[in-house]
Amino acid sequence: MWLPCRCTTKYVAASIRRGVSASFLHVLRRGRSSWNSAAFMPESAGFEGVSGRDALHDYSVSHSENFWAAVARQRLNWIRPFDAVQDCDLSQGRIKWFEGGKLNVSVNCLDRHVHTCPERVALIWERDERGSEVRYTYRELLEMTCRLGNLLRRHGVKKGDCVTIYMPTCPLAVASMLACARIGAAHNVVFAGFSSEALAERIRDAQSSTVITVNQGVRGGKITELKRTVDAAVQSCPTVRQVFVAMRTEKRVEMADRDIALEEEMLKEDVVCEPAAMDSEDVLFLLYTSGSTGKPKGLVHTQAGYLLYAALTHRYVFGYHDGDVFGCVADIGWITGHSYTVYGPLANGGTTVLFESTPVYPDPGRYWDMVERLRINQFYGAPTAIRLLIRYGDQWVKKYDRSSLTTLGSVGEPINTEAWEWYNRVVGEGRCPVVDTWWQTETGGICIAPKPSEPDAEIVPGMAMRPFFGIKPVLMDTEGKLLTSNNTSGALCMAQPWPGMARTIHNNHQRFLETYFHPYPGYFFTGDGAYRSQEGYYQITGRLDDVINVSGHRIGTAEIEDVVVSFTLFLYPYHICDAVCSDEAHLSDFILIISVTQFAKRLPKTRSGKIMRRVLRKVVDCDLEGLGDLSTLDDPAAVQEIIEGHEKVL
Ligand code: 6R9
Repeated sequence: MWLPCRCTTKYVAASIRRGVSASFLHVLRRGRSSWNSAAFMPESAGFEGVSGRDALHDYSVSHSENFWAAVARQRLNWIRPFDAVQDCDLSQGRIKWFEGGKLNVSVNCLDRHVHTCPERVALIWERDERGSEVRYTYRELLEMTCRLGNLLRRHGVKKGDCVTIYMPTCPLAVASMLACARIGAAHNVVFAGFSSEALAERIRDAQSSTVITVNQGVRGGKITELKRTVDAAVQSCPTVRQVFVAMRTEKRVEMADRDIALEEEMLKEDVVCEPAAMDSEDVLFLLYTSGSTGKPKGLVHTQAGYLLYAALTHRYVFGYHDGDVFGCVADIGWITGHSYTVYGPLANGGTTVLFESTPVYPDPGRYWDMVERLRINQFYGAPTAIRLLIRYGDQWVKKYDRSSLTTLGSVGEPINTEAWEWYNRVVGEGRCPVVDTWWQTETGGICIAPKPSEPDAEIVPGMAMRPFFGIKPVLMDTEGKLLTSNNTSGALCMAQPWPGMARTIHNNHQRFLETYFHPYPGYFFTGDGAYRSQEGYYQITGRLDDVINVSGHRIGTAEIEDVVVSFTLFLYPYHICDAVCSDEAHLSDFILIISVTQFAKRLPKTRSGKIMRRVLRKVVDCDLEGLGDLSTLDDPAAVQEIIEGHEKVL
């Protein structure tokens, strides 16, 4: 399926994306001191002869068990120590970490910090209404979690049950997730922008008997009737026994027999809630991700490995230190919200921002006003929002004091050079490293990112670059052969297991094996394509299933981008690189592609910037009846434009 590109083309295309001019290799230098692994990462103190970032990375993959055992012992509080570090076999799709160990995730995120610093702020809720933020200390969040845990227990929620959470990003949503973890139930957070059908499908697949929601949501100044959506959804969910309803606004909503007023009932509960002793491999949560086709997949994450990986990546990719304020603006309905708004920061005893609003409400200065007001140190957002904000102009950024910022993160899709440069130059004033973090719901946490690195190491715009500790990426060609050289492109796979990986697809282990482990036996297949540069850095090029059939040729979007970019080279000879432009086959590729292209101003994308390929395919097939649920789209109007454009092409 994957068409390997001519290396030269790829190289040039990659260079173009990064800007061929003077900023070709933009080098960010921070600090002069060299990297002492033990000082940098206390967990590595016992690793003999390991000094420097690269040596520590080598050690983490060559002595993976030693590495993860040391980190797991030091980073997590165990009720019972684990017997075995791992029992994994990628060729069988078997992934187990820290078996025999018992722990409680909510204790690791709350109680242990309450013992040392009860009054430290855990959450800053940046409510939709600007300037009305609310802070919750670790003590308060523990109390809220315990009351909720007791309430769920009293209503029959047991270890092994799955609770569906349909709430906006808010403290009660975080407490609900942690309350599930406390009593051993799994949670299934469904993004509160999804329709009742999308919600119902996820409730049914997860077989939830309990749903937690709010009366109304408030986002971008608009009210959404979330309780009403739940009412519609549960009509087709016979498993649902009870719905807990929190009050985000004053508005009273109709309560049926199965509905329970959350805050009212919580107040009756004790503030102490006995944590369940969970096995490392018990389920922590399911999270549905829309597959490119067909039914959404309920990816399953378990307790110890997930938490450890989220905590470690949060600490080292972003350089998070005690006392910092971490601002991840992702919704909790997305894996980014799970790992970097909730679990990573709280496991590290951090202060995390819960962003309820949008980047343009009430105006395009919202993010930076928030950075100034909350003194945010690390800001983590999506390229789609950055591109949107660029259009409004620099003045919206410059208006606010951003001196607190130390690191800027990007996630969700490739960040183009223009957006990267703007983020770096305008937002970060050129002094904050931009970390383009590549990962997936399936990987649990960040796998490839420019940081951690030696202090003076380069950061290449638009490249995720370096594998995190314990991560061993490889590239494969179409025949399934390992591509060992640099300056090459292929299918991105992982050669070794790591603790944060998803363990299965809920109710469908076979689909899990077929999707991730059968395509390249012995490897985890990410579904993405990547380019590895001469220097060994990774650049993610896009989904490999973005494949279209043109006159019998199967062509991926990355190839199309390549051809188009290199054809631009052809038109502007001052960029000419002989290897590319003497290639006649290339020109015919270009003509082939251009002759079947429909141009569009914008594509149907999800909130996190992912193109909904399913919708495009249906439009091309003229199957408008089959467009399916569009409620996961950011702007459904884009679909109408594409349909109209397609009618013209026809
Ligand atoms: C965290 C998250 C995963 C897919 C992934 C890839 C794309 C994410 C990226 C990126 C290029 C990055 N993706 N981060 N592509 N550069 N830094 O987004 O999870 O919603 O499961 O999506 O997103 O295609 O395979 P998820």
